[in-house]
This record gives sequence, structure tokens and C-alpha cells, in this order.
Amino acid sequence: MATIFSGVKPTGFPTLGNYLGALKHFVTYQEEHDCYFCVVNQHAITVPQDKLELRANSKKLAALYLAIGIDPDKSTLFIQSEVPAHTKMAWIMQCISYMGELERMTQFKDKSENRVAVSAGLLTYPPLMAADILLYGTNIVPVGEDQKQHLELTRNLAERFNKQYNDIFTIPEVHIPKVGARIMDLGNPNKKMSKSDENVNGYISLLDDEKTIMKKVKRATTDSDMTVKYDKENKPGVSNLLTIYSLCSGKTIEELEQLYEDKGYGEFKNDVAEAIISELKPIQERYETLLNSEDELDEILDRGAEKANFVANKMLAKAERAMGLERKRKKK
Ligand code: ATP
Ligand code: LTN
Repeated sequence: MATIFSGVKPTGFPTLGNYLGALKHFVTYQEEHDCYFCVVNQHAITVPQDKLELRANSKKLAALYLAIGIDPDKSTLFIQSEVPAHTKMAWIMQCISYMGELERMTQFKDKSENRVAVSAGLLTYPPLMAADILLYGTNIVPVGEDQKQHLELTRNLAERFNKQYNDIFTIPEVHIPKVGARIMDLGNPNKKMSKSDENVNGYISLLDDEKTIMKKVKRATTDSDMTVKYDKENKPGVSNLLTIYSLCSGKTIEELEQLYEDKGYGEFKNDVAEAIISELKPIQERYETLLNSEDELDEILDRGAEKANFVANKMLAKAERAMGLERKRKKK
């Protein structure tokens, strides 16, 4: 049985990009594997967050994990800040990281660009992510395309530690979906769809209602060519919609191209929106019910934190011992 770990930041509500690139796949692992799914709230504070919003978003994200089908009897669902071993291990990971490799991370470069004050946390974000993963002896990390570089760093840090101190960490593998690993912004199909984007029309929130989804898809940038064809280079907007449509309908991109061979963008966009609506509707209904059962949600998160603390503390103790951070006690 392999161990699976993944995390999502509670920065705003997840988008269709988060869902198709990551969340949707989480459920498929839990039948046969030991799964840990985390609300990574400490990663969220690398850029300023409103206190009340962050608190509310963390709970909402936990409810969403359940709404997409995470079963708390099969998987461990928890909030990162409730397991202190993450930040302790992150310090160890920071101390074996080199400034140069952290500065080369594209997420750091993107997020620090145009910021007046760049927090040190934005730079040391990947060592915290490595800590998240390595604490659980993780074999597989399902994520979207944008996390590939962070996973490579995690593997390097694990290998470095194993070589320098003691062979304690499992080297994790990254799982990136073949289709949908990088869903693009609806307005600007050359950048990834992101939930912290200022322009709400660029993304579809998993909570958007039917009218909003229809409106956003109808406004999505396409091209003047008028043929529904997958061509990422020359037709990025249409290709993005085809990817979304394919994942929400179960039809292949080739099937869809044929289906819309002599139809215009109007009909195509209408059907893309319908497919998204039917994919999200059951999730939205379950989510509403779950948000209203706060006691149950708290109980699930308490249980998750207890299990995660137990497993993470054991790995932390091993790492600390390997580095000489534990106190030598006089033999009695
Ligand atoms: P932010 O926009 O606030 O930086 P984010 O959505 O990029 O957040 P997370 O919420 O932590 O970051 O992402 C959760 C998961 O969703 C990760 O596995 C990430 O790779 C994936 N993901 C994020 N955006 C997309 C996208 N546009 N397409 C596919 N997968 C995505
Ligand atoms: N860095 C990721 C979120 C994240 C994560 C993790 C993903 C934090 N810790 C551990 C997988 C495993 C992001 O920005 N999307």
C-alpha cells in the first residue's frame, strides 16, 4: 500500500483548475492507498491574508475535500498548522536547502514579482512543502503541472538528507494528470487559471452558480478562426475549453472535435458550460450540506490532526536523532 500526500492552500475558494488538475484525482487513490490530504494554511500566509477569511477558508476547503468524495474513514484530512511537526521539519529542510535553488523556483519568481515587500516565507515555501511530504513517508504526490519543480526539489532534499545524515526519507514520485494538469485562465489562455487572480472572469470557482458559469464561458477568449480544433500553440483558448469539456464530459478531445466540426463557437461554448455545470452540481449540493454540519466537520478534523501528529512526530524524531538534535540522556 503506497502513501499518498497532497495539499491545497486555503487562499480563496478552489477553481475548476484546482479540481481538474488535482482534487478530482485525489478520490481515486483512497480505496487502495494510505492517503493524507492537507489544508496547507501555513503556505497561504507567505502572502498577506485576512485573518477572518483565512480561518473561514480553511474550514470551507476541508468541507470541499469531503464534498468531492474524500472519505474520512479511508483518508486522513487535516489542517497543516494543527500538526507542529511540519514547521519543525521545515526548518531542517531550510537548513539543507541552498539559496540558489530556492531563488530558481518559478513560483517564487512569479509571486515575488511586482511586490514591494517579499516575505522570506515566499522563498522558504518549498522546504515547508518538502517537510509536508517527507513527514509521512510519502510515495506519491498528485498535483498539477505547476508543482513539478517543487517536487523535484523535495526529491533532491530527501536524497541530500539521506546521504548526509541517515537514510530515513522515502523519495516521493510526482503524479501529474495527462490531461488537465494546467487549466488556463479564461480571459488570458496563456496564463494558468488561479484562484487568487484579481479578475474573477478568468476563473471558474467551484461554487459559481449556473448563470455565472454560463456567462464566464461565453466571455472566454477564443480566436477569429471559428473551428473547434485542439491546437495549443495557435488556438490556446479553444484548446483550453476542449480540455475542460473533455474532462467534464468523459468524451475524448478527438470525439469533441468531430462533434463540433461544422458548428460555431456559440453552440460549443454553451455545451462546455453545461458540462461544467453538471460536473459541479453534485459537489456543490454536498458542500452546502457539509458546511451546515460543523460539529461533524470539527470532529473529522480533530481525528485527522490526531493521526497526522502521531505519524509526523515519529518521522520528525528520526530526523532530529539523525542530526544530533535530541538530548543524550545519562543511562540509568
Ligand atoms: P494560488 O492561485 O492562490 O497561488 P493555487 O490554486 O495555484 O493557488 P493551490 O490551491 O495550493 O494553489 O493548488 C492546489 C492544487 O491545484 C495543486 O496541486 C496545483 O498544482 C493545482 N492547480 C492549481 N492551479 C491549477 C491549474 N490552473 N490547472 C491545473 N491544476 C492546478
Ligand atoms: N505548493 C502547493 C501546495 C502544497 C502542496 C504540499 C502540494 C503545499 N504543500 C504538499 C502537494 C504536497 C501549491 O502551491 N499548489
